[in-house]
Amino acid sequence: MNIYPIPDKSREGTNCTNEEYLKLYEASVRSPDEFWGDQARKRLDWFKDFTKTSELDYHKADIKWFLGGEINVSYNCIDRHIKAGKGDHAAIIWENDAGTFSRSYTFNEVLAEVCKIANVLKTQGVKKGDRVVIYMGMIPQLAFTMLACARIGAIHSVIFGGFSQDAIRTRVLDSQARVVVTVDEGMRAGKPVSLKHTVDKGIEDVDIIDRVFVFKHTGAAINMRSGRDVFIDELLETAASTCEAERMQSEDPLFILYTSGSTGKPKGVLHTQAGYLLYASMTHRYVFDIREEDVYFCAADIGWITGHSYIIYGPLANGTTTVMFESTPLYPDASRYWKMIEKYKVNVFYTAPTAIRSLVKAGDEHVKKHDRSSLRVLGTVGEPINKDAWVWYYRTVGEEKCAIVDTWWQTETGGIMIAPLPAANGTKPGSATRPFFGIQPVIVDEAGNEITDPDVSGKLCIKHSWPGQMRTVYGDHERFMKTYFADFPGKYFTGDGAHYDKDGYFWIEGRVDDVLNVSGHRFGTAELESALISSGLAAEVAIVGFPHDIKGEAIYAYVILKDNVESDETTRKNMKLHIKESIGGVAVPDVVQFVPGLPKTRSGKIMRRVLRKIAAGEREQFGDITTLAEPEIVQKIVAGSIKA
Ligand code: 7RM
Repeated sequence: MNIYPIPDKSREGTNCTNEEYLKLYEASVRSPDEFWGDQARKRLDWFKDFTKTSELDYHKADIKWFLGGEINVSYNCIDRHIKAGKGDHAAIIWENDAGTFSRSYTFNEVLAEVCKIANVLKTQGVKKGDRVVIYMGMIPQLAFTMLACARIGAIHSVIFGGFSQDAIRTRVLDSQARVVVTVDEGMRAGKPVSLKHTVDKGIEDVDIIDRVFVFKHTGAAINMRSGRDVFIDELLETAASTCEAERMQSEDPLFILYTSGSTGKPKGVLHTQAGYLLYASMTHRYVFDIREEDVYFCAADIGWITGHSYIIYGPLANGTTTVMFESTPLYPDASRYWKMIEKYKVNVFYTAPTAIRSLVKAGDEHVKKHDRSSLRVLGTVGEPINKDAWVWYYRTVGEEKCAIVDTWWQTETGGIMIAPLPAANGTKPGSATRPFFGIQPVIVDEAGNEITDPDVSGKLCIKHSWPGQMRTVYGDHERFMKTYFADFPGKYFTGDGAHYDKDGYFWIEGRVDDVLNVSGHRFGTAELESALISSGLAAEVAIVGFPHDIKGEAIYAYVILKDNVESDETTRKNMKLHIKESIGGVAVPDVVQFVPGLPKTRSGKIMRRVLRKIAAGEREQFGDITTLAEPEIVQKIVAGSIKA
């Protein structure tokens, strides 16, 4: 396959050429401690220097970086830039849902907002190590609240605004939070989203929450439970705008972020202070080849890891102006992104394949009517990007002048693991190309042997550790060990399949476990199945993914109804509604098919391979089904199958 060359725009003024990449990469894997130790001292401000760079025991999944060091993340994201004379430089530019209002906050202003919130949290009893659940939608106060937690050493746990009340309840309980921060309503594509109301329902019977702070955003009338709920804006009016940054140990927790795995219960991915910040900021700087005056726009939601690492922590640690917006790519129409890029003269833009595909569909005229000459780097993340979408991004959006960086990483990895560097390597559509400094990806076969031949698929693992690696599953270290380190001892197992080609470029093929990736959102099939079972309508459920033009993967549910339940449209609607209420709108299946039985082997295991084929439209070729207890069931399911 052709390699798309490095664009001229990327070469001028770059932070990293190919020679530099090769030299640094080699050094980073030859002596990781020396490499990361140097970087940590050079790129972060420490209250106290660390005494040991790393201490790693992969067999106990015990991972520590920068031991003995003391640091504060919010200080590194704000104060030190002010000290360096950048106080009046734009830190965050926010644009509202309607696109009718925007506001730029300088580093000085961000500091004042963050300190005020930090002081309010403190006077209300929030202490170092306390968990604070945040459910806010994309408003600047969300960024300030996260940084305020970091400032006082509280551990934030942000919940995506599209998740339901059940998601709130389970996360509050799992993290044992005492405090929730929310907002009256969010706005999304012209419609209000009743966030406070959802919090109320989520914690109705949860007695561990003693404070709910509510920001005013739309000003809608909402219920306030006396003794528990307070309007934070009123407290902020009188709060002091300075607050000393807490001295945190490198390995103190920074945040928890829940993500789906292959079991029914999402896991609380825990990231710590120094290693995470170093890794987020370094990857941000190199992968997007950030320059001093860049305006950088990541269109992800802060409810996901991409928003944590590449809207907030990475860019702010680098002193980069970061654009934050409340809306969606299609609101009020498909020119939203390009209009913003023109308006703010965005240099680096980062979005997801699913958004790109929906914009391809909307037509080129939306792109073309806006000036995009400021753009230099275009990033993508969240799922494998198909060639057509990649080429459209490159040609139509970038006019062949911008580098495309396809970035592979995970909630668990904290930051980008495999991606091109804009001025170091040419690209191939669909390949995340080469590993970042310090990252040693290997492809292994079922037995755990490393595959050394190109073009042979296997499971993607990472040897050694890197500072941004998650440290544990909150409250369940056993699960952390089992999920990531048990299958291939001595390596971190990613859950993805991959291969590399003869040029050493990596190609990620998608999940090899029971995790679906719907529009870049992760869901475990077991999680979706148990949500459907809890509707009380289904006796048994099997969920599979099937290819979808826009979403990448969509959800197909095979349902055996309980005896007394009607197999009609009302039941179907109720099941979809139930998923919406128990997980969120993004998890609603595209297809719910009622079936008389499921294809099970004699030992009772569901043959998902067959269900995946039917969902994908296959009607005849199912391979070997002789091991099924009742092979006839396959044709019965085919007969009732539904084309999405
Ligand atoms: C950042 C994020 C992680 C899963 C991961 C992959 C898939 C992400 C790419 C990708 C192919 C990419 N975190 N994935 N990026 N697959 N190419 N560039 O997405 O925890 O929500 O998801 O997403 O399967 O394991 S995540």
